[in-house]
Amino acid sequence: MPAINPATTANKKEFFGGCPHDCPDTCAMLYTVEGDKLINVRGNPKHPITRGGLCVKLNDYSDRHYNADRVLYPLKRNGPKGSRAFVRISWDRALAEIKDRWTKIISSDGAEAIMPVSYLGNEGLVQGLTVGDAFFNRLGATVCEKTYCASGSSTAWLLSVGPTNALDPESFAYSKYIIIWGCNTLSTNLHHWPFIVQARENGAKLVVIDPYRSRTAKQADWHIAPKPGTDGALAMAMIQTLIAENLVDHDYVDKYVLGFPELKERAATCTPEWAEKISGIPADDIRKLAREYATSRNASIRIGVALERTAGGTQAIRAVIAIPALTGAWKDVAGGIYQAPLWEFPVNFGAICRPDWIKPGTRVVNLLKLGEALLGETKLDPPIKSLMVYNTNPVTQAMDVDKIVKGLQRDDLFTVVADQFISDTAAYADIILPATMAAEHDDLMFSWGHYYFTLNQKAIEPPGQTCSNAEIFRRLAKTMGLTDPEFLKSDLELVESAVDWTAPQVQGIGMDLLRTQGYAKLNLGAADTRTPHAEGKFPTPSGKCEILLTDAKNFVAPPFRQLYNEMQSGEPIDPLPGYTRPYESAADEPELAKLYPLNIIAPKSHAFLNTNYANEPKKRRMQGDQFVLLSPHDAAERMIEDGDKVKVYNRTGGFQGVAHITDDVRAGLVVTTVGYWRTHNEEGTVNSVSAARFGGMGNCPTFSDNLVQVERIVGKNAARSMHEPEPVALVSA
Ligand SMILES: Nc1nc2c(c(=O)[nH]1)N[C@H]1C(S)=C(S)[C@@H](COP(=O)(O)OP(=O)(O)OC[C@H]3O[C@@H](n4cnc5c(=O)[nH]c(N)nc54)[C@H](O)[C@@H]3O)O[C@H]1N2
Ligand SMILES: Nc1nc2c(c(=O)[nH]1)N[C@H]1C(S)=C(S)[C@@H](COP(=O)(O)OP(=O)(O)OC[C@H]3O[C@@H](n4cnc5c(=O)[nH]c(N)nc54)[C@H](O)[C@@H]3O)O[C@H]1N2
Ligand code: SF4
Ligand SMILES: [Mo]
Repeated sequence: MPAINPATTANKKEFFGGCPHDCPDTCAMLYTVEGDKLINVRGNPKHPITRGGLCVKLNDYSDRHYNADRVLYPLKRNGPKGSRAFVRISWDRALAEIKDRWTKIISSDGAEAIMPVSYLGNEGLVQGLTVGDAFFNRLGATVCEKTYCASGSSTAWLLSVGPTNALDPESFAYSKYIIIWGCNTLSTNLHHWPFIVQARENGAKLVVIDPYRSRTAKQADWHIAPKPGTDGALAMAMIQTLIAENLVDHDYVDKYVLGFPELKERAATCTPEWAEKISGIPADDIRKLAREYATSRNASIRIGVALERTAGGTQAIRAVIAIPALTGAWKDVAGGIYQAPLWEFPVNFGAICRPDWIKPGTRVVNLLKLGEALLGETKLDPPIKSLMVYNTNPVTQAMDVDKIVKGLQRDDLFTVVADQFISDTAAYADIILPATMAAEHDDLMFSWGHYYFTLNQKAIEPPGQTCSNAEIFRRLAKTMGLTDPEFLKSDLELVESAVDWTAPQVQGIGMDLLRTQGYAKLNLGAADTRTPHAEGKFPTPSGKCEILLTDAKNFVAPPFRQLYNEMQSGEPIDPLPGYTRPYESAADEPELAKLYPLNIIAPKSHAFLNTNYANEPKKRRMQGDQFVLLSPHDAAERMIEDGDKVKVYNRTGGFQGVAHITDDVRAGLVVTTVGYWRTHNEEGTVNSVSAARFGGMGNCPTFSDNLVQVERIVGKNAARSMHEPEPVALVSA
């Protein structure tokens, strides 16, 4: 094994790690191994973003490798689906069973009756993002569209400014005005915070736009709390103000922006007074925000993933993208927008995933609508007869999840799940395949939160009979008789071939540097001098920031969908940004609101990483049980007291939680967080109330666009067990 410093001591070695999670920070880690045991995992102190600290989720990551609940051997169901009754079987038997069932399905229904279901449960280029695609493409299976996150914002981004990463998160250190829009940085992008702190120490103002007083909003100089899904109105009114008050940089706009006259016309009626009625933000505040932003140099915007999660979310994102284009903020080092910066990484998606193997016409099913697909509500010919789920936990994380559970109970469905634990989804498997954890396999991480590649070295042997995802697919390929050379490559060979090392942004930073340093930043210019769009140079067809689109159609970009070579042209897109009303809001749906008057949002839990860690009692104590934040007004109306057990429900389903009454939420809004396991909750999970509807673009989810009712179910003493969260530290030392 290539240890960093094999001489540390005879018995102690250190290896480079990369956090495998779907988190923008992609921390560079150091694994310490004593004998054959992983004894410590810490943040790499030399990494400019990780700075030696991991988050509360991973500060005891070595222990997780030895968690007693891990799946260490292949398992076969030994009871009704969902009963969690499994028996250990050999790998040979597991593979033989899969071969038998899949061969029969292929001969009776065709390979499209088999559907892979995966996402970024592991975000590695080898073990996560791409793994299994080539296998299923060769097999002829249904193509899984995976748009849980950032697909909508990516479509809006690609249409407006092209595949550019734009603002370096490290450049925020030089900001003078920062807007965090729909992102809870202190929980979800923690390692960006020090750059914001540095900027504030130098006088920057921090504005957070979030419907509730999140951890991050509490730290802001100014918290603006619009109703969920009304950001489009807010952004359009900012645009109206910029234009009406002559705060537009006309030189920049004339040279580098497409569609200003048309936007001006559309924005004319979007006054702050109009937006106040929709968003609940006072008109004067909207004007003040627009003025402050436009008159500050080095004005930065961070847009979080949450912004896309309503019917109008992606249109709102387009409007937000127009703002720095109108003010010429891109001319400054810290000016512009930090969205998911993933486009500059020269990943060989095509060579690894082999989309060229997908037969023309192969159907695509979106995993957010898995429930409908499994229950046959979406007409599918052939119906789905088998699922292989890996790197995802749709029973908890997708939409309309009660339907998924019902579908997974189908007797004629053969479900294979590869996971580290018996997740809420794995509970319904016929066969579970045991997967490795990060220190047990090789990988290479890109990032959607910074510009560094991070190497992850195998530091210890896989426990029991666990296998890396890549090894699982090598075994499956052999079992199914697929002999292409792709299926023979080792994990290390896959690591080396994941990147196009000839690309200009990786010159001088190949595998050798990664092996000696553990990480390497793309050559995109220094964070303190870089202004990639000071002179336009947007990678769009016109080379400009395209506020006005011509003949644009909806599409899902890779890596959220694989059909790289096939034109994807969905519904036409509004040529201009604007405000699209949510599907469900009390203002727009008064009849529905009589039954379900409250909007719900369920963003990320501080102490969980999606559903990861929510199976650890320690992390559950930190996070507290499934809570439901209610305003004093809404609680009083329902005679709910703090600590009462409540049911949250709507037409789609329901879940139970514990009420916390707080001014952090406005009347009409309910906030909870996602990640709690169905198995641990009294009833359902937050996505039991999420209707399976796509947002505006990129087939993104609409987790923030559901009306619900809340009802007290029992007295408060019954609800108190370990509900009170412990105070949670932000970063480990
Ligand atoms: N601790 C922790 N960190 C994580 C994760 C985790 O599960 N736990 N998950 C990781 C993943 S997969 C992702 S995608 C990122 C996501 O990270 P973020 O982009 O921060 O997403 P969320 O935490 O879901 O939501 C951020 C904030 O947006 C607000 N919000 C919700 N709807 C709206 C809206 O309509 N408008 C506006 N303006 N704000 C809205 C929420 O109240 C919330 O405070 O976090 C990553 N990091
Ligand atoms: N209401 C609501 N719903 C949401 C969100 C929200 O904010 N609110 N967020 C959405 C977003 S942004 C996202 S990204 C999705 C996330 O949804 P998922 O990606 O489904 O979430 P995870 O809980 O991370 O599930 C990953 C699973 O993969 C397993 N796993 C981890 N590593 C490995 C590995 O190396 N090999 C294998 N085989 N398995 C592994 C884990 O144990 C876990 O069971 O959820 C979405 N759902
Ligand atoms: S902040 Fe935590 S979850 Fe995110 S990359 Fe770092 S260690 Fe991983
Ligand atoms: Mo995500």
